Amino acid sequence: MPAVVVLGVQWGDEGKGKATDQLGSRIEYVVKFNGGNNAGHTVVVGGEKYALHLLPSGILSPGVVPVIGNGVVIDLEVLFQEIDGLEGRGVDTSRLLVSSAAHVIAPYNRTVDKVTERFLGKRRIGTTGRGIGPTYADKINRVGIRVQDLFDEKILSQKVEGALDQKNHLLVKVYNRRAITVEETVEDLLRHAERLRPYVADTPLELNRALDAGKTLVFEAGQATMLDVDHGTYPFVTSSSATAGGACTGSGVGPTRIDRVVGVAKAYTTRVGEGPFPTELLDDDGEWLRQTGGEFGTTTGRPRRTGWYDSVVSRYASRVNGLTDIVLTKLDVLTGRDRIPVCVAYEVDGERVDEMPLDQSDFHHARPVYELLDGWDEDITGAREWDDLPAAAQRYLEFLESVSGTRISAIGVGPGREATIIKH
Ligand code: 2SA
Ligand code: GDP
Ligand code: MG
Repeated sequence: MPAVVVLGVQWGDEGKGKATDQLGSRIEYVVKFNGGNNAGHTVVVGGEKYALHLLPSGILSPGVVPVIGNGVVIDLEVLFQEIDGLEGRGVDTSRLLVSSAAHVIAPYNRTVDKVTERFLGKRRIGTTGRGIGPTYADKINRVGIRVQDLFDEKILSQKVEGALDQKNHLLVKVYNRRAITVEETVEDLLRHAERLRPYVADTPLELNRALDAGKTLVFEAGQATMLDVDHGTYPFVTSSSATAGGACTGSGVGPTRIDRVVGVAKAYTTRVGEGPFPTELLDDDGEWLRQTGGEFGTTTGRPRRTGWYDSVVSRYASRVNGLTDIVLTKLDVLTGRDRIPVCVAYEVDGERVDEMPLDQSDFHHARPVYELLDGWDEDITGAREWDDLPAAAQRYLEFLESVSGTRISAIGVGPGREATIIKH
């Protein structure tokens, strides 16, 4: 398995960090290709919990080269906080490589993110407030600041000046805030430049050479399919490409070199932030899922919205990503339910719809059509083989596999690295 993409099937927090970390003993490079410190991956190794935001999960496996690809947006302050935190706990981060073409989150973009959300009021996206959207907007507008710009103060000042022309107009005239100066921004960005320098590399060249040499690479997505800027529930999405194609554009590795695309899905569904969510539970069952599953944001601590498994979403994700297999996580959370509903289709304006509605507004008022599966009471957290699972849990998994459009290759039964069943 030389090149594997690991991505989220639903709205994020499916357990991608754990899934990547688990492949760790066999891989040599882990590449983050989209997003920034809006991501939050919680990985539990030997009972120790690690929360990662900007660094790829592979950093926890000795010998792995973690790579921050060109498709990522970097908050330098957060990067070095995270490096220092891990080094303090004995994790070696010295092999990290950072693309010289990755964009940097300038302080004004954090300001614009927060101010815009406040201004939008009821129409807000529910962003993480980390400046992600405005930084990608600058990239597309061709006024972004890239890693390589940090090493030439003259160029950096010119670029910051260009970006601030538009920003200050918005901040002062529309949002009634003070203007931000070029000097304060350049000073802020340069604070970490020298510390960053040794990590900066031609990452597309490095990754392609690694593939030529037969090494194994994992491309780890932040966020998920339904939050992807093209394929998600636009405009309630993040601003990057979280689907399989993003692994190529965000890393500089071509699609012909990808061998496997793993979709990570929870045995139920969660979402953070605003936007449509057909199987959402606003009742006691929803609260039960949130508490039992510990569904609170890794980055912001926000309570996650919760609901039953939605196979329309999984079939859609299987298609747009060309999934080869699904890793199903958090099955243990469902233990103790009498019956477990699984969404197999939607009802839109009185009609049954089997696939994702073409029109976003139909998706907003799609009502789930459920099939009820039997639950189980046995504790499954110690299960390590398919045969260790109760019959009802096996049937639940077989049903999910039959409606999700892709085979299930592994099942998570607890947060720990070892709490996984490989399905043959
Ligand atoms: P942004 O900040 O511009 O990316 O927000 C846009 C939307 O994307 C959602 N989003 C996320 N959804 C789930 N998990 C994310 N990461 C953290 C985690 C979230 C947290 O792993 O727990 O801690 O709150 C993540 N990042 C972005 C966001 O909710 C908006 O809907
Ligand atoms: P990511 O953003 O996809 O990496 O996921 P997060 O780390 O934000 O959220 C997933 C949470 O579920 C983390 O707290 C993991 O430790 C936890 N987790 C992952 N797999 C399992 C599992 O199979 N069972 C249980 N109970 N927890 C899991
Ligand atoms: Mg997460």
